[in-house]
Amino acid sequence: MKKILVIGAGGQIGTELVLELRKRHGVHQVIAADVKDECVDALKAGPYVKMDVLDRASVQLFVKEERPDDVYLLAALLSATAEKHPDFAWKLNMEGLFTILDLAKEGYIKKIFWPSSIAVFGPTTPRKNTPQYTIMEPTTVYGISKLAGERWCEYYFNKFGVDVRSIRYPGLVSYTSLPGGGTTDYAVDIFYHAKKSGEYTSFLTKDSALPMMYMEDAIRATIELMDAPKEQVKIRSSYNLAGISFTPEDLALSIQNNIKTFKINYQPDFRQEIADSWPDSIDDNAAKQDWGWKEKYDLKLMVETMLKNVDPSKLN
Ligand code: AKB
Repeated sequence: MKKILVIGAGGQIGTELVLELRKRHGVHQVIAADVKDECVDALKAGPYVKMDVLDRASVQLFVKEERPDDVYLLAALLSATAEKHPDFAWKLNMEGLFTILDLAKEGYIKKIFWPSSIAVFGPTTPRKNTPQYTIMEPTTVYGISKLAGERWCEYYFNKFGVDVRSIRYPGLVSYTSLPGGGTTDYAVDIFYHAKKSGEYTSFLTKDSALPMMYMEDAIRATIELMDAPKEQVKIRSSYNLAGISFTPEDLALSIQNNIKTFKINYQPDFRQEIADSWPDSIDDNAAKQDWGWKEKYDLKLMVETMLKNVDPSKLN
């Protein structure tokens, strides 16, 4: 039976990914690892290990003892927080990746998943329907670290045959675990405020279109890419992945279809500049052609699902 290690399991993607992998492979086959002392409640049913990806020696020791087949390396600082702590963001986002790539190169791991982001694109990239191969001049620390990471993933595949797979995630929308430190986080926060007070102040302007995706689609895409036969995975840097492209105004209107009295205000902050440097929408034909990707959620279905499931008491 396959053994899987998810590093950064307590985060927005990690929590839902571990739950889904445990459904498919068995609770005890999927080890959740995170830097936090305590395992998040949702994952307490299965194995948990406290792990700091920057502690190379203990990550190496753990992997050499446990010999996981697949490692999902999700520990990272997202765009907005990374701008506040550029040195630490670069260190965290790069050093953990090298530790895992090297362990795979030495034969201790069979397959790696490493997340990239739409942040690899920048202001000189074509904004609409951004192609898989295009100009990439990111202006954020997060984007620079993701682009560098993509190059290293492809290098380790070409030079050493490391089976590493990656997706350029758009902004992710989910209700199980709150996101933290991203520019696209408004698209999650808005649901908590809509249910709690019926009003939300967006930190992006009303016309800031960004590529987004409902988490269930993102988790399915991640697992489908990891399950695809090796020869079908033709891109070893990272795959473009599109979901739904919308603005804060589109999202507010869609919420108003369900909560008539919902009000939105706009007060852009430093995250506006980050959003302005990213694409409006993404072309993901390569993912469709290579491993059969197809999204399920549109804006309407995502909004209805979020409003039904978000628990506003989680908001302090
Ligand atoms: C962020 O906003 O930083 C992330 C991302 C798009 O990678 N959600």
